[in-house]
Amino acid sequence: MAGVPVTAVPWWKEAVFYQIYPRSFADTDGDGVGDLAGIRAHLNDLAWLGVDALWISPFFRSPMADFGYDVSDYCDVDPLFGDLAGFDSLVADAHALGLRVVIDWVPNHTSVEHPWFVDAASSRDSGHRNWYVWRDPSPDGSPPNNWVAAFDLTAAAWTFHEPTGQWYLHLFEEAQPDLNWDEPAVVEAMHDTLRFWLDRGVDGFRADVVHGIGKDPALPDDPPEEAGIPHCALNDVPVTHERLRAIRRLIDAYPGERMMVGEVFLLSTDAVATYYGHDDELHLAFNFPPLFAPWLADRWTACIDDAERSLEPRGAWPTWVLSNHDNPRHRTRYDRSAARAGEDPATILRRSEARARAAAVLLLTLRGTPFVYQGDELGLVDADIPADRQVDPGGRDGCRAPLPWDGSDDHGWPTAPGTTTWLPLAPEADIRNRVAQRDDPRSVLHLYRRAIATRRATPELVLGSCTPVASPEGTLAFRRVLGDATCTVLVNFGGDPVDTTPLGLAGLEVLLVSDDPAPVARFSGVLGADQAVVVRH
Ligand code: TEU
Repeated sequence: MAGVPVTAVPWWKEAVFYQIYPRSFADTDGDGVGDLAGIRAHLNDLAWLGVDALWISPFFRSPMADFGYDVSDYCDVDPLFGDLAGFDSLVADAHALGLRVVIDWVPNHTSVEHPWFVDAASSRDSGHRNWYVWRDPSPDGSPPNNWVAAFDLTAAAWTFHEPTGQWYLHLFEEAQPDLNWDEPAVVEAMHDTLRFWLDRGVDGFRADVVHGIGKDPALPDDPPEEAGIPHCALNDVPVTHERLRAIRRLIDAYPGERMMVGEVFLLSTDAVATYYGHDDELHLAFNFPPLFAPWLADRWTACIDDAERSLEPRGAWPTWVLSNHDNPRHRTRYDRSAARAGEDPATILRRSEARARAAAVLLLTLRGTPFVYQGDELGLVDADIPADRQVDPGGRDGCRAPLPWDGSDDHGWPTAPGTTTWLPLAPEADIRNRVAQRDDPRSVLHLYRRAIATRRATPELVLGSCTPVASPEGTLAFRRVLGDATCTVLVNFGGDPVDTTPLGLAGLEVLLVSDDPAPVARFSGVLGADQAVVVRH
């Protein structure tokens, strides 16, 4: 692939990933929904930022009950986003710029409108019937088990299908029936969908709720103490591992280091670690405790310790995520927790930005592959979506608000008369847009660019070991060591400066500071409020 360097270390260990939620990234046809051409038009901006790989959330044919996570054709582009030729051009241009392209793969469920399900639902004797999970009603008419669907925790993960008199399983929406991976024809068909995109040149996949492709064949009730937890957060059975090994063999048989990062939505890092297998299952797996962690030193220390303890002995490579399209952005989360009695909103916003900046430094200096969610590089907060514009069944619209590109009236989202963007734009668009921040070296955008560049220029920050360093209360510190090169990263989670001189780091060279574009050359030993600093020994 032109422009992409070949190294001894797999590229996905060194890469910074950038998640694109295509509906909200950039629109070129004025329908108020982003498209593939919009991504293509901004590839230079992403190369300028310095990221190495794009993960693009689903753009496949879909009735959009879950905005693309309900797929009706795995091997085509939804006309809303463009077409296959447009996708090929996007990949070619990305590769020419040295950017890898990873696409979403949704193996746990299809749309109810997928021809497989349409046929499966047509009769109990249909050839596709066993491609989904059907069960007879229990004698009292209740669902086959007590599993709870995601989003509405009062809803069963089952829908009764009147015409054929059976229930079908859906860990998510009723419109997203679960595939039955016990059926060999499903395995073969889903493998074919991987081959389809690998043949088109994608560098890999982000596999949606991939731990769902195996289910206990007895479909036993979830234990009563887990009541109210969606089954997708509990589903952890041995057969999935053998299915992942087959997928890994398929992917690794392709040239060019293709990869898969799995969304294993289990809340224990130990459990997630098992999905790497012995370097024969997922190449990478998301680890979500940091995505939910509040801005507290002890919580982050625990997340880092857990990741190192669970993954390092297996030789499994960590991943780090602060935000994604399913959860409030980290600045919004820190904003809520930043509020102190009597403070004015501007102060709270300033503090949450300082925290988001320090978190960005943490994300980009921990051992493992970082994933940046589109808009975090602008320091966006979630949009407050008025009730009459809310569209997501999971209440996740706020973090999906379209990205402001410039300071014009429409912020780069011109829409045809009578139409508007599918969600209101992200807040503070006058200052939190790409053009304004590109012109301001103090901006969050420049911080991300500097941090990514620093990472690239400092191999110990990418490949070095990671060891905790005892530090004053309310701060955390860790050391990254590769050969005789050493860096220390220090983060202050508190609102007051902290003297760290007992650590003996004062006087060391400063590589990066979260809130200062032109850091002093030598570390004073004092960490500012909500500040992160990287020093070189
Ligand atoms: O998410 C799976 C998942 O478990 C989360 O959506 C979780 O239930 C949710 O964040 C709780 O608020 C993946 C996708 O990322 C998501 O967008 C899809 O809706 C879901 O799968 C179904 O495909």
